[in-house]
Amino acid sequence: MHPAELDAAARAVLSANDRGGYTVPTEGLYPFQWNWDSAFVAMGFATFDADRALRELERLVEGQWDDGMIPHIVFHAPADSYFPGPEVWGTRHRIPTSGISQPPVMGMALRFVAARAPAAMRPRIATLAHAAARSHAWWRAARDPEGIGLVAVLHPWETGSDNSPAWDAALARVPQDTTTPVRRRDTGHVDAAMRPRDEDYRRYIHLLDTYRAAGWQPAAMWRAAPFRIAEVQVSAILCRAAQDLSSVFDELGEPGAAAAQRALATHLAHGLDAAWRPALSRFVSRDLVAGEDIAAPTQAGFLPLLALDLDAPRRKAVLAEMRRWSAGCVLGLPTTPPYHPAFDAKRYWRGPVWAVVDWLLAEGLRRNGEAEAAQALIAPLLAAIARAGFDEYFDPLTGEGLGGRRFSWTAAAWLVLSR
Ligand code: 2M8
Repeated sequence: MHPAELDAAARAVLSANDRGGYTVPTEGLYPFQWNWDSAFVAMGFATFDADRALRELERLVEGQWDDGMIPHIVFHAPADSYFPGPEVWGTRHRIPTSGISQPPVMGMALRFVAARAPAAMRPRIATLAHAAARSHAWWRAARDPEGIGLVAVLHPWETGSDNSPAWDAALARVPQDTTTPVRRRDTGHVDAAMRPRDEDYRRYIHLLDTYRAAGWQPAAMWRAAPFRIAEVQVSAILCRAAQDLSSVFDELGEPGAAAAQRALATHLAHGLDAAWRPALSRFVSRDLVAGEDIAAPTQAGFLPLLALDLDAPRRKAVLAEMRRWSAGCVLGLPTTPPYHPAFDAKRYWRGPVWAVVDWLLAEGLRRNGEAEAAQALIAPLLAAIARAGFDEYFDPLTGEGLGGRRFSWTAAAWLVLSR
């Protein structure tokens, strides 16, 4: 297909997944609005329709809780093709939502959209910027209560990288018994070999049951959490989002709000900096229950490039390590390197290449003056999308498209990265 035809096909995916101002990740498998998916989708829309881009974020913010949290799923309309649905979460928001969050990409999206939006849209941008600021304050208060400079996740779903090998040890300590019957729907849409295992799901639901019993109150959830990880992927995204949001506030002429975001970004940058491990040439998350570093190699270890300006020795070390991971791969950065025993080329977040991860990594490489390395990451990804379609993820060894088809964030990645 010609690039112009691919652009049209990408837009067609977004419009097919449009449910009235918000976009589902893909038909059937994910029939609601997901938090970080929508932020990427907003950037995709912004390449041709700033109004629709802002609408996506406005609909996401309809799910924001009074304490500032933006949930990971907003259940705008009923659908029975997904488990766990709103009745399992049992939260009490005006619109049914889940009770946990997801990587806060929204601040990044807002800066991207604002740069492409006409002046008349400034009031809408200001409203969204304050919503994003409230969610940043929630992360800081609810998930970094001790002020270590890294925010913690209480559920693998909050990281966006559900079954990453990074959670294996911490998740193994979570019991498999549940009060909610586990009725998986995902494996009815996608080959089970490309999804998390049943025992993972039992633990995911055990956690959900635990937090529902804690009334979805941040302090009670924190105390009850058998899974608590100070996580570098979410922290890096939050740090970058705070930096981007401070620019948005500067543009809006709100210096006080901008300064608050810069202070948050500085706090997180210190935490991320302390998570660097020279022996591994990457950053590591910390298991707060076990009091240990999480050494398992996953893409998260490179995400801090998005928010930090690395010195030359660290930059070189990261580049060499990323090259080592990609040996034998035909595209992108595998989410787990093939040399590691946990690598599985087709199983979801245990190896496959994800367009949005490479998007963030390329952005981080560019920020660190490594435009060539960024291009080397993106060109084969775009070629794989052109060949296979807008699939959910890709086999790093063959380039085969996997998971859900006609996927919104892959279409958005095409629209943004092919420019
Ligand atoms: C996947 O996660 C959901 C739970 O949130 C699931 O498997 O049911 C992840 O890939 C996540 O990162 C993504 O936001 C979501 C929707 O695309 O699907």
